[in-house]
Amino acid sequence: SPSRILCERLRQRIVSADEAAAMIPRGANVGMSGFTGAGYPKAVPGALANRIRTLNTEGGQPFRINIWTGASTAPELDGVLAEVDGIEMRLPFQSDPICRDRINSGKMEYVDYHLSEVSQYAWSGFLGKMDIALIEVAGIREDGSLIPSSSIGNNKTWIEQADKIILEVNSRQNAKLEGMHDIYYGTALPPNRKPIMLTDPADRIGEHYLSCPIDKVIAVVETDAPDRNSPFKSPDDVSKRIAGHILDFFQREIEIGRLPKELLPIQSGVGNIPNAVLEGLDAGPFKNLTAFTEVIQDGMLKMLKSGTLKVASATAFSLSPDGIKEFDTNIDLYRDKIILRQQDISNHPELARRLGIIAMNGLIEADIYGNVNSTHIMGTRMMNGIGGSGDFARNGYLSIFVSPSTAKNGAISSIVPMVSHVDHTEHDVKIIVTEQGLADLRGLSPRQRAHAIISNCAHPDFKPALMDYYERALHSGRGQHTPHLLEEALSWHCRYEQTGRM
Ligand code: 0RQ
Repeated sequence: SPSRILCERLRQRIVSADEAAAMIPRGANVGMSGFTGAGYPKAVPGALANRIRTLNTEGGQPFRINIWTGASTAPELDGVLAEVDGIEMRLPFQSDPICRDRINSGKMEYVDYHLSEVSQYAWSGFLGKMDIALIEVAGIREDGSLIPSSSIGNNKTWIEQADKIILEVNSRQNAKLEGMHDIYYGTALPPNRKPIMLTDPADRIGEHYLSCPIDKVIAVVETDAPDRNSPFKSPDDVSKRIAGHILDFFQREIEIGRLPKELLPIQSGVGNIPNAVLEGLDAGPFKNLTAFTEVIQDGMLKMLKSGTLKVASATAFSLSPDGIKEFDTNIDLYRDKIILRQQDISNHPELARRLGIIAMNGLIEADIYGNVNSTHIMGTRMMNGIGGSGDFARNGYLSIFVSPSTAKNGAISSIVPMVSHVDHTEHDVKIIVTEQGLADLRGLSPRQRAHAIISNCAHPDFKPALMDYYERALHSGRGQHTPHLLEEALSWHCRYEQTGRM
């Protein structure tokens, strides 16, 4: 196959993954590509992990680096580097089991940021200096500009901020990705910011290519490996019921005149349930919807193909193996309907607010007043991170959170008296949906919300105990705006830790 590296000067910098890994110094801040298992470097992280394993068994000061990405990556990046204890600090989102284990055993620092905000933190110098950017691309053009890969994430910022750049050119990425990206070069720091002139999810406001200063590129590595592509569970009864409640809700809102019949641009989080909601939407009567979201999952491809969805704007793909096959086979159909942007644009609060998006994200637990925990198991153990859910939930027109009403085979109630960690406050959460039903919290006071959430969303096994907690809090003689029994508020979590059941 013809080379993907057309720039003569950069062809001269082709090296092996081991040689490139040797250029990354101890303690470096490394900005890597990668977003929800798409477009992450496939070869250099593994070579670096091998080098670290060797160096660390020789003793002496441990070799570790700091890794900043777009979002989650894959075993070939987070997994291998966490396994050799090669990561000192990780940000802003991860979902790798080994990485998670190191974070939760206190061996790795992890900072969980809103995904839209990471690039501005880097630009503002809040995170320190970026030494190296390690970026996967689908090709390099004659002039050295880069054809982005299956995700963009923070790549524009990393390329601009890093002192040195290592490129992985992956020939497995579909060559027809070229032209699908929209890289916006109009961002600035305050006080020099200008409005972002995007008023429709289909708008293109930028360039097809990433500009790259050739002099900063110290190595180019050729790869030929697929993205992670983990399969989705096919929608089960619980997720179908959740999807059903949301579809009924949309229908009612259209009838009342609070939503247009094409809805408003939808954002859908990663995970099995959001994917099932998309499948449900596709089976419904909707046509010509739009998406302004972070990731394109299988459900969105199906909706684009059927015409339910007209256009989707995102920063990355998150497809199953079947999804990638479908995308590769029918890329001509999808090319004009999908726009990939950098994550500070795909998740931009200004745009989410202007477009009036319908945000749909998963939760770990919600409390009876509508506060949502999306990140911490039993208040202390990190799951993945807040990701883009906060960007969209706070600024959307409707902020919907979805979850089964119980976890771990019914041992845990997803509705609790008080959340053990707060990611989305009662002010940001508008609608909560479980398989039991939907609680529309708009316009409700805390006490009214408690009734709606307990009655509509809690599992029958836990509903009486939640109502009992609430009633006793009401009669406790304490404040009556948001009644709580402070000595009992987290007792459900303690009971689970002690007995294995809430
Ligand atoms: O673990 O499979 O080991 O049993 O959490 O739960 O129900 O399969 O739901 O895959 O949609 O994930 C909030 C984590 C939900 C996700 C979260 C356990 C449960 C299971 C997963 P097991 P489900 P999902 C834009 C949006 C933040 C980022 C985000 C998330 C596992 O949605 O990461 O929204 N959100 N980004 O058993 C103990 C509880 C539990 C619990 C669930 N109460 N207690 N365990 N689990 N509830 C995209 C990006 O930003 C990239």
